[in-house]
Amino acid sequence: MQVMGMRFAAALAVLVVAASVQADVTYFVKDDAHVQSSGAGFDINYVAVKRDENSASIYHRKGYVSYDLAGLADVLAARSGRLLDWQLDMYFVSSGLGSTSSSAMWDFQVYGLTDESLDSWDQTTINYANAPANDATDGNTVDGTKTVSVGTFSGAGYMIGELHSTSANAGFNNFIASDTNDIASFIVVRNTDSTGGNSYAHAFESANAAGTNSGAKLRLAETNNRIGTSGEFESSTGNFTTAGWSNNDTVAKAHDGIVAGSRQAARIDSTVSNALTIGGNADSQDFTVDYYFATADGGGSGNRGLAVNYRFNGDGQINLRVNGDGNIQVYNDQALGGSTGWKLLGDLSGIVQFSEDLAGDAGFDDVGDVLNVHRLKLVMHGSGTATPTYDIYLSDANATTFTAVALGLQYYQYGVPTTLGQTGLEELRFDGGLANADYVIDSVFIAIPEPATFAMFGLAAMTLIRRRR
Ligand SMILES: [Ca+2]
Ligand SMILES: [Ca+2]
Ligand SMILES: [Ca+2]
Ligand SMILES: [Ca+2]
Repeated sequence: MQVMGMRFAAALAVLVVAASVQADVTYFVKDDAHVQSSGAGFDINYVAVKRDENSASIYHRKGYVSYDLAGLADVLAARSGRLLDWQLDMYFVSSGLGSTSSSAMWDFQVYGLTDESLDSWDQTTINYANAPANDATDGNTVDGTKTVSVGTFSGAGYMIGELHSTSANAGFNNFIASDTNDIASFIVVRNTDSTGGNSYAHAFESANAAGTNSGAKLRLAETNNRIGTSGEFESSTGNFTTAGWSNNDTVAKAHDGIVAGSRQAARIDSTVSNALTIGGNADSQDFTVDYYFATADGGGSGNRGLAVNYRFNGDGQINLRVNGDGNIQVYNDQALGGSTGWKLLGDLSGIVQFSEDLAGDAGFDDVGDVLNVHRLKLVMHGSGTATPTYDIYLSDANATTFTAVALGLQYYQYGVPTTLGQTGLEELRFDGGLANADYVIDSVFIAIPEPATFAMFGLAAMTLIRRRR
């Protein structure tokens, strides 16, 4: 029997993190403004950047943007083992200031503010004289002792309506990793000056502006996730989306995020006889699938909550469920794994704790509900050989590290991927029709094959594993 008070508190803690961090994993602006070498600061609908042709000009403009990183450690822990890259996304708009030929090329640079004593700058009071690490000797210069370059980008002409991002680089990642005060400040400058009669001041939309793109976004990307941002079930503005997925008969409904950094998750509606599906990769053999789930109690030992099929390119699949006893089971009707039927994975039994919709309005995201979130990772080995196997890792409730693993499994349904044409993850399928109770999934990660970082993470976790035979 679960202690409601404790569960309730745990659920609230998760939801509070999800609400404050704001994710895809996307962070929204804390402060943004630009400063101009005439002396002023501008907290308006755009952030302008311009290096004028003369270093002594009063028309230089440098952009400043900051983000609240509170809860970052939890966000990173939830995605441990995945390859992560940070970037800044800027949506360019018209400044109405000057002009440029459409073919003129412009180079920009973004700096991170490493002197954290200066992170408390305010968009309403910032100006050219007090702007953190501003080096006034030119329109693109910053104090190198207080900043580090985190990336560059380029564009042509006005760039209006274009999304520009810094490309993935270690400097950006190291800058975020070195943060100690939960604030990240950036300075955006244009390295190309206004020579040749091209006087334009470029601008990207600020958080002051209304609309879906408002404000530059600090984004945490999983660069080795085959399904990219589709795995997070949210758009760049943080709303529920099933883009990239086939949401058949709208079996997936919006649900509050169930991991740190997530604003939205997908609830699989067990009253809909269909599945939420996505292609994995048709041309590869081994794969890793890692996600978070929260499931209600399906009922009896033969019923199910979480119901997932990992379909190979051939006829076979791995059919996985959480039954009504809270056990992870996989189905076997092939000779490779011995006797047929639902196979209890003893190493993973007694771990899953159910979630409950006590408020009675669908989902586990209301006050009074019970939310227990588990992480599950399946790693395929030896696809295309005579003895393909897979491992399943499982976390305790509301933990991000794996506490148990079932290794070397050979249970398959409909076929075994023993030849190359049968291997690969053709489709990942979260089924509502098979389920007897709702479940929620979030932060789905598919890699082909398993990344080395993830394998190391798995091995490290195994030292902590409680064997459960
Ligand atoms: Ca602003
Ligand atoms: Ca900082
Ligand atoms: Ca999400
Ligand atoms: Ca509810």
